[in-house]
Amino acid sequence: MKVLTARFVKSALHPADFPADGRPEIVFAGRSNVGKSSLLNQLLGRRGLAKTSKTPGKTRTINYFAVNEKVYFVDLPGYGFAKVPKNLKETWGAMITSYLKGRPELRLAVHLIDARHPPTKNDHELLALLDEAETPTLLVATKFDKLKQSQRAAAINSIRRDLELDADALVLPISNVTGDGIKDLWAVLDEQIAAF
Ligand SMILES: Nc1nc2c(ncn2[C@@H]2O[C@H](COP(=O)(O)OP(=O)(O)OP(=O)(O)O)[C@@H](O)[C@H]2O)c(=O)[nH]1
Ligand SMILES: [Mg+2]
Repeated sequence: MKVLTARFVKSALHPADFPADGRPEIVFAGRSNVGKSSLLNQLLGRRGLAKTSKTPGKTRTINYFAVNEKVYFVDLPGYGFAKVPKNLKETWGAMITSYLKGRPELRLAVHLIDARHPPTKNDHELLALLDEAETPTLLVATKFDKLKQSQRAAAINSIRRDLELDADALVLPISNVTGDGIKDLWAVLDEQIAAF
């Protein structure tokens, strides 16, 4: 999809604040600092649209971005660092859990995993939650630029093994620094968006 317009719409903390126009939503979820906000900017080709930081815990609200006035990209707070909510179920926020479980507009989840580290307990919980909600989920391995060529295939395989993924499930490697993999990710998103 050619991104013609991309704009920040609002930060939400309660369902009452979510947009009510029924547009389909794609959510970006994962560990704090994994690169969710950076990926949103990469995909939209708009530097600084979503605020990023090298310190974990930057995104604190559910942030809505309108893309071509057609679909919302939704940036979530991350989980898993001491300074930010620790346990997905208890403290990542009832608000986020209920968003992921009960938002009819949510049509696709992009679950980001740091390619350098094994998935965490929270990653497992998130995947189970999305599975339970029957939300189509796309796994993306971020920070691929930080791995040596020789480490890359093994990193993807170990994520696949750890999460016990089906043979046909995709884990797309990307880098928000070099832009590698972004085109491939867009190809998958385009396919999904066309089916919304
Ligand atoms: N080398 C490298 N750095 C990245 C990549 N993606 C993000 N970063 C860096 O990682 C840090 C965190 O990025 P964010 O996009 O703010 O991460 P986030 O997942 O939105 O984090 P929270 O909002 O805290 O949940 C920033 O310093 C980014 O520049 C990547 O693909 N490669
Ligand atoms: Mg963020």
